[in-house]
Amino acid sequence: MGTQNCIKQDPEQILREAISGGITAFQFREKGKGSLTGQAKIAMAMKLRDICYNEDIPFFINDDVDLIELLQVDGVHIGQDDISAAKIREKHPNLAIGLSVFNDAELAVSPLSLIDYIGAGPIYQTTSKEDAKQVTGTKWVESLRSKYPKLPIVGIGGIDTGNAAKVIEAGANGVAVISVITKADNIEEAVTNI
Ligand code: TZP
Ligand code: MG
Repeated sequence: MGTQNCIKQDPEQILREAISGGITAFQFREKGKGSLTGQAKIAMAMKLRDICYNEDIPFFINDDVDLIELLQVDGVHIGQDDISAAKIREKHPNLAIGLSVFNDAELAVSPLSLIDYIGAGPIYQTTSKEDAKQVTGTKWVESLRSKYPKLPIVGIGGIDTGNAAKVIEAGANGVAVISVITKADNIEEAVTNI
């Protein structure tokens, strides 16, 4: 999530409650309408990074590879049009790298040997990504899983407490969510239910 997703409460509080609920990783995705830029973005990233560090939760940054060293991140998540996994891997041999893969055409040009997991989706309709592609459904996870039995897959997009299990049953190792947490009345409960 990023601050643009945090309408009900401040980001630090949302992150703390999500951690209490049992999230296993956090990605800072400060992007889109209303998001912070420049120093304000970095200052927020540092606050959230500290919370994750103190709670032993891996901290990922979305896209901003220039923040890798400054924030001592555990991982970075990139899209098909971002800096290449090869370039990141060259400089950071031990960093976790995630890559978004939407369809077979993207899969064909994805450097799977250099990455640690695939972000698959949007599985369902999402309101959290302005330029979201059409939904893939859980079939996309099934297809990836049948081709790559051991590749870690994280489903993303419109996942909530009602459909998360379907994504896992389709073969995903995990789910990434934004709004089901940031918009929850009871964040701990939402995370526990997922
Ligand atoms: N990439 C594909 S869907 C999505 C991203 C970043 C947004 C997921 O947010 P939500 O609110 O869980 O649908
Ligand atoms: Mg990106």
